[in-house]
Amino acid sequence: FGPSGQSCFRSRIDGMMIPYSFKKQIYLHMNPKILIIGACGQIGTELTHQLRALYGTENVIASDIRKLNTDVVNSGPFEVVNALDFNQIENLVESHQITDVYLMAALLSATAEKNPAFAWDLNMNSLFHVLNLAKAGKIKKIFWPSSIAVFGPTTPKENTPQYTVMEPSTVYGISKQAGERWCEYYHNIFGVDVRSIRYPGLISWTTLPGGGTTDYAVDIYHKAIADKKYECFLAAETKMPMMYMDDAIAATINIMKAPVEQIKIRSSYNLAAMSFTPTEIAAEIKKHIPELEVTYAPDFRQKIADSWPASIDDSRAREDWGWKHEFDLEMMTVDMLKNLSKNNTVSID
Ligand code: VAH
Repeated sequence: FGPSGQSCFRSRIDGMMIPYSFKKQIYLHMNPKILIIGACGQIGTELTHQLRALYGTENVIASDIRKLNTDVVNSGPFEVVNALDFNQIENLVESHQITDVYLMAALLSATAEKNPAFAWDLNMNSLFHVLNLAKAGKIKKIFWPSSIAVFGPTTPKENTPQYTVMEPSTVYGISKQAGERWCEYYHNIFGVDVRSIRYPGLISWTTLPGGGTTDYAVDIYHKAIADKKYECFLAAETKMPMMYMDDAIAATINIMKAPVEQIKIRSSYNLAAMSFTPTEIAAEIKKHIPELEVTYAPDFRQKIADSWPASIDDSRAREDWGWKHEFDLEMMTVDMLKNLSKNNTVSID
């Protein structure tokens, strides 16, 4: 019992006697209370499931502009929220006592080219809302995704360094480069604990991705199983940095769990796993579906892809907070075809 007779427990951290009535607040800060904005997107859906498994379903509030994914909506707490509405986000943060926000809402490269003004508005102002809530002390930690799209045609193409020339030529890339600068500014000036990763192209089987230039690498698996043929919207030898979603989610969770002193870059970390061309992924799939026929008909997305690096140097993420990938093209192809073919009659060897 404490000095005023209230029942206490002894803190394992410093031996202090702490009233049980404080325990909930302390528990919250030892175990984050998470809000995912954009939880129904390609990354958000898997991130929601993984964070719920790690921290408990009730500690992870999923949210999106509409109920776009029934699995996410029905598997735990879900709120409809507009990432551009500061008051809606602030009310969610306060009502659920949120400590950590993962801001996954954005327009990706191809879609953003068709709607530049809205892409800039969504990608930037949603970030300002969350940064300002952290600046006001209402949230403790932020994850914000950047992308290899921050690099442009003048960036060294192979083994692109963490620090280099960055002249993005897409709306999406411009918004991500600007966002990185604001994240670093809010950390340096206001002490905001915002952490970021430059994702390469991401491949997953649980959701159909929307609006990306790297999405051919998802589409080809679906079409290989369903039709045994695929018309690729990029040229055959377009080499781009890619990553399996399992690795991307692990990196996202690990950078947020890392002790603050390990996060030495507050713009965004380069992250990589593999690089391949449409020819190479087609050849890997043909090892399982030999009848697959792939044709190539580059469209407007070719210019976007040509402006991006072919491979990335992610040594800083590996040095600073222990990043390492698991999946290569062969392992990813086995996992993708195994999971996708569960929903199809096609059997693969
Ligand atoms: C896109 N998948 O294609 C995203 C990603 C690096 C590419 O940012 O826009």
